[in-house]
Amino acid sequence: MTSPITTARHGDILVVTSDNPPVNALGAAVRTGIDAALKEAAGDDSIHAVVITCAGKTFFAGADITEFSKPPVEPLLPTLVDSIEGLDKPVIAAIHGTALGGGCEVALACHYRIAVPSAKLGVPEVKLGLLPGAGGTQRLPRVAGVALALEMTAKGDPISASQAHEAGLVDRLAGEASLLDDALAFAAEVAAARPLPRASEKTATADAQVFADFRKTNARRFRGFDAPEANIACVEKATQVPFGQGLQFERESFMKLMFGVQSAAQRHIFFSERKASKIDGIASDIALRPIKRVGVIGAGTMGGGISMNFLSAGIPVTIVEMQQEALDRGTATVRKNYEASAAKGRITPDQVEQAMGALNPTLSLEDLADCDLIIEAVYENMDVKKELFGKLDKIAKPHAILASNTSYLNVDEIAASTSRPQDVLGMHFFSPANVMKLLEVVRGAKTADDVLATVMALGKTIRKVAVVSGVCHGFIGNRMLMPRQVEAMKLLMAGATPEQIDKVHVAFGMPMGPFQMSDLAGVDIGWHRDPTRIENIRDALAAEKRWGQKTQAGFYDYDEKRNPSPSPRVAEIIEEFRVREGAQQHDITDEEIVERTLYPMVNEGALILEEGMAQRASDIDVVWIYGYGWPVYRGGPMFWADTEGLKKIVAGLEKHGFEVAKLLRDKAEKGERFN
Ligand code: 3H9
Repeated sequence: MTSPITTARHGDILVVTSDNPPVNALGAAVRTGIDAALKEAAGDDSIHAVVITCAGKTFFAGADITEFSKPPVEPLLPTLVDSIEGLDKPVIAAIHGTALGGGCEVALACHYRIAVPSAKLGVPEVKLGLLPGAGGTQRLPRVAGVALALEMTAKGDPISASQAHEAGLVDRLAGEASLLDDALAFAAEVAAARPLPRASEKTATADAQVFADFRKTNARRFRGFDAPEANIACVEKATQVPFGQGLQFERESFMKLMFGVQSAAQRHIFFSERKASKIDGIASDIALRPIKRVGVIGAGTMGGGISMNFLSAGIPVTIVEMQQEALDRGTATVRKNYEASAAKGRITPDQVEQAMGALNPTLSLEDLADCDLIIEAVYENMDVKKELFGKLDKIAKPHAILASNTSYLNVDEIAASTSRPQDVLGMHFFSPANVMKLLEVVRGAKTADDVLATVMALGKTIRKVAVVSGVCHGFIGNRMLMPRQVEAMKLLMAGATPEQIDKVHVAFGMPMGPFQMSDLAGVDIGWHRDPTRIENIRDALAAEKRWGQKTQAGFYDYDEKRNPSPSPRVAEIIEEFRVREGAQQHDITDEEIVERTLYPMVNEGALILEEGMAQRASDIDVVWIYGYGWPVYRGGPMFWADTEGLKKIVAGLEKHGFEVAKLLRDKAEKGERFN
């Protein structure tokens, strides 16, 4: 097998180039090749400096994550970086693309770093439930300072080359098109420099208070995760003990995380997110339809948010409303949201104007005639949608894609109101649509392959995680939400309180529990709007205008700042219903709440798989992570079920009288997993 590493002499400089597509991950072959090149450099007196660089789109984007579940192969990355730093000739990292994780650690071990301005450097291991395990936690604070090292390791976001330059993590910026030449010139300049600047020989200093403050400021963000604290502790160690001891501590901490369930879950999600974009049975090189202009119907919260996704990606949007006032309000909200982002420094004022300039508000559906994709985001009513799609059929140009943002309705029925059902599908965005990363792409019975593939690819363009769903009530996410909400209501009747149930969900790691979610979304959603017809607890709340946060009363009472407190009135209502229906009550444990609200979700997930509504179990996990805030360190409901053990899930479901999905039962019996 040919090595991904090649060496070439440029005078007295050895250029070591890695070519390991797609991202130059530091797999065994790459490590072996670099190691050999270092030996070549060490053994040849005519070589005075070494440049390490990468071909393709990026510098090393990290260790090869696929190797983590396999037996280790020498030379290991920590050994390799030590060899780089230990070479007694200058080694220069020439960086483009993304120097991430182990890639950033290779760069840190080099004596000098040069990068193109568009490059990014980061240590995202924390997002995989890990820490930089090849000396990164010890070298980064020594090179770039403790404050930046804390930010980078514990949060995992990359920084730009210019930020890295300011912080001393990059020594020199190269021309965008002349990286190798500039690196060679740099190498020639420093070839004779001694002593060599070695990160391990620098010191990292910080007051203990810096760490205490960092922990406190970020406590909410890090809640439930093991890896951020492990990263902080390693950086702290770098300020307390000599380099070698720090490395030892880093290694032990890395191994602990690596074999923990959280990192397994987070790595599962990393690969699942990428797998989700692949559509079974459709070739990855299928010709896509060009999407140059998007139409959005409805300028409410949803339509406005949807539009922003395209505007931000540089795709012009025609937005349609029925009334001028609603159109103006919607457009103003889009502007307000962009201006808020600009105020936070996330985008420039120019970008606000650019986005707004690409928004074309109109009252006329006919103006959608030049759109390549039209997304309907109107009232959730089948007749309304069918009428609208009938009209669109006449207006839209041939081959335009027609999408509905429905959350529950039958996409096939909507498609049947057009003469081109092959061009119709669902694009279910999650609120707030400009923020939430999930996009459920609903494949109708007649949706053409290229239509589905185009929209899935577009998902990536607008920075969403797109998942294919079949046509079923509520698609993947909301369909699984339903049994959870139903069971939560039954638990109230059986003696639990809303606070108790929500608390269990929050402790599990969800951003909020079922009742907090109802209050946020609106208790009146889907309500029949007849205050005299009170058939359940929800009707009773809605009849009293306890519609949730928006009316300062729902399952909780709220003060002006929307702080919740348990509601005595809700307790009374629940009690009235218990009496009215003669409900049997018992002490409800946290375990019972988990078994009765989360296990049925797994069961529903199994049914979804059984029916072929999701392509794979990992897609379901992705939906719940990105659409509903399922804690990523639990890997999504199906991965979580695997870690709990499917036999235990089946036994729990049976104990509470649920009908167990066949697929779940079969897998449990065979000792299999979903993922
Ligand atoms: C680490 O370094 C640990 C060390 O500290 C310590 C060790 C002791 N390995 O995302 P894309 C695959 S941990 C293997 O679609 P983009 C990916 O699965 C690592 N494979 O492209 C996909 O495969 P496929 C720290 C990897 O342009 C393909 O490459 N580093 C790896 O949108 C394209 O990926 C990270 O966490 C990998 N490291 O984004 C960085 N990375 O085509 C992780 C990617 O079969 N990577 N693949 O679906 C990223 O953030 C993005 O991939 C990157 C490119 C920004 C680089």
